[in-house]
Amino acid sequence: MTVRPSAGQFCATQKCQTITRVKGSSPEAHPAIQHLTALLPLPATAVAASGNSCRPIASNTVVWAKFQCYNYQYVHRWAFRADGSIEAAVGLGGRLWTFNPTTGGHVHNFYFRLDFDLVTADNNQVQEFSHAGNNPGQDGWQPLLVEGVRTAQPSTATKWRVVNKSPKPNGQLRSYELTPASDMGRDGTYSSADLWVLQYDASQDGAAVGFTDAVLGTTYLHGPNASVDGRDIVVWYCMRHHHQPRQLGEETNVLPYEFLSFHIEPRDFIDATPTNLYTTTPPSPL
Ligand SMILES: [Cu+2]
Repeated sequence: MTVRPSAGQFCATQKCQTITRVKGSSPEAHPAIQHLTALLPLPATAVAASGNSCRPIASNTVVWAKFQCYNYQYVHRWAFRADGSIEAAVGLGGRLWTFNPTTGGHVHNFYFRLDFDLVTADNNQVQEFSHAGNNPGQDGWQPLLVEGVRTAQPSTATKWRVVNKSPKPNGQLRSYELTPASDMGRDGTYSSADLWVLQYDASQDGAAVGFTDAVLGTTYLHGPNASVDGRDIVVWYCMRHHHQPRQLGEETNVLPYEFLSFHIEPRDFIDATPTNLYTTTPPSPL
């Protein structure tokens, strides 16, 4: 999987826009990434897996970078864990854009461009999970066959996964699951959706994302009903945060970092419960 450290991000009600992005097809080409890798050599993989056994190389590798965006400082922090899970977090800090209590509330929309290449760059597919009820058979994954826009429904436990369509010998599909974690819904104006499923396109780096995210669901489409079934796929995910400033309290002088994060979890990479992966507190039952 190729992780781009940031995409377009803007604070809707401030009418301020900042775009931080990585150009080109290789994240290593970005100066910030070159700096980070120089500081922190990363293992080729976080887990050496053979059959059902895993040997941890690093229990938790963290890569972070801080961006000055007008008054704010945004920390993008990626934690790569030995079990293959990934936590993508954004920390908001710096100074408030206004200290007027009556106009201080606003929303931050963070857009992540995620280029999953499960096993191969192509032959991938995005699926959407729905929990329709508690009776057997009411949980299910629905393939998304054409480009489009998706919204999360908490009542049905919406989540998404990118799979490689070739099943393992046990019939399961290797995938990465993305569980949404916004603390508010879309407003329909500045933020219109939670996930965009698109064909891979190296030219689409987020530079066209402005005060709204409309471009992701319009000009970024590759024609009507363009196929994303068995293709090289990119998903854009919006993590949304409502910020109610504490200008008369803890944020009087500066906003201490407050973090919001979402998880990307491996699914069916291995065939059974891993053992001796890493030490936890309290200890794992295995
Ligand atoms: Cu804010």
